[in-house]
Amino acid sequence: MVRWTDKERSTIRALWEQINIDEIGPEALRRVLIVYPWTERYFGTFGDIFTVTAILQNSKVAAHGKVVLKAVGQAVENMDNIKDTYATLSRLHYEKLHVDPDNFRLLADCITIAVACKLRSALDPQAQAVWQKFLSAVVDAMSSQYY
Ligand code: HNI
Repeated sequence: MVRWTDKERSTIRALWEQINIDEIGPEALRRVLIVYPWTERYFGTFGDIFTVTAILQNSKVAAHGKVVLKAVGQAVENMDNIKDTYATLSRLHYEKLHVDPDNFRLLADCITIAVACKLRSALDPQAQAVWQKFLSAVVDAMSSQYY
């Protein structure tokens, strides 16, 4: 289990309050698809995501980005139990979606970049250090049911 100081908890909570899921979610997923184009293969049902323009205009990508970031919100609400919180989702990504878990870290980095672009100085190095620890716990939990 990851241990959190009171300061770390309040930092994550303060950052999360400033994050607009409907904005950061789509932006982060678009970044993943554009920066790491091989990730397109997992989204075969999303229609045209084969060019930057298509990715930016694709409503399924936008909607799914919101779904993913909302799920990150569950970790914010369950900081002491992130692994269990994601057990079912981890199994889904392993057994049904066959997502290579390396991609979780790529997505986490894209979330961080989207947050940094938006929050700018609020994500100063100290805040980023805590944020990275938090997203690492999310990535570990999402990978926990892979065998
Ligand atoms: Ni992910 C579905 C959360 C990383 C590909 N994903 C979901 C759902 C949630 C979710 C929630 C919806 C589940 C359901 O319908 O029951 N995904 C997360 C989280 C992370 C993550 C919290 C990491 C932080 N997913 C990734 C990555 C990829 C990915 C890195 C591929 C590159 N996810 C998918 C695909 C689906 C999916 C594909 C199914 C989408 C659909 O609608 O068909």
